[in-house]
Amino acid sequence: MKFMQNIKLTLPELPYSLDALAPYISAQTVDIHYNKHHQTYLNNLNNLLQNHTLNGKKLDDIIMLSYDNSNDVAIFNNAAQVWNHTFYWNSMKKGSGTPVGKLQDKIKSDFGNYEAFKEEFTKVALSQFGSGWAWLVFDPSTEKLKITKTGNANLPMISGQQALITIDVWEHAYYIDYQNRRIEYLKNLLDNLINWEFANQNFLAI
Ligand code: MN3
Repeated sequence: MKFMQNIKLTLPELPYSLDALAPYISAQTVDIHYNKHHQTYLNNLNNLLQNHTLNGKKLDDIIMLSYDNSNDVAIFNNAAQVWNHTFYWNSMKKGSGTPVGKLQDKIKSDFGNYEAFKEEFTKVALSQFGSGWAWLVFDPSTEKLKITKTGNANLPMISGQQALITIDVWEHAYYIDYQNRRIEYLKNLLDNLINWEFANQNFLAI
């Protein structure tokens, strides 16, 4: 009989209070989204990892090692959703304005200007049919920034891209505040809640 030590992953604390993103995203939405959705992905993951060979590995490694493995689909989905949501919370901060630092120059050179960037982000995020995520990524193969979308739990690290910011476009992210109006959620988020310091740090870390 083999005894394994089961290590439980924990949820990073929300980087602000529940009402910190209001009125653009309500405290009720953040509460349900973080304390119910995000927490449930983590609980599911910890349950799935009990006595599993991936137990005790880092979250990024669990994601990469479970991807495309038909036995570990549920582990991949829950691990990636834990990662995506933590990244999403950090992608937002009220009143952070427009791009900063080196990323500001890169956005100008790859998109033309900030308005064109926002237009492209909105277009891509609207075109994600059903649940998923919209991302600003750095693509090492072209050395350019790119707006991408991924379905369900999928994420840029699988394609070797570096995520800089993300927006959750699952309906649970906006339905209480915006009902079916995904475009209004996107506009408010892009105009008022992007954490450009976080995005620039991610860009500088590449
Ligand atoms: Mn979500």
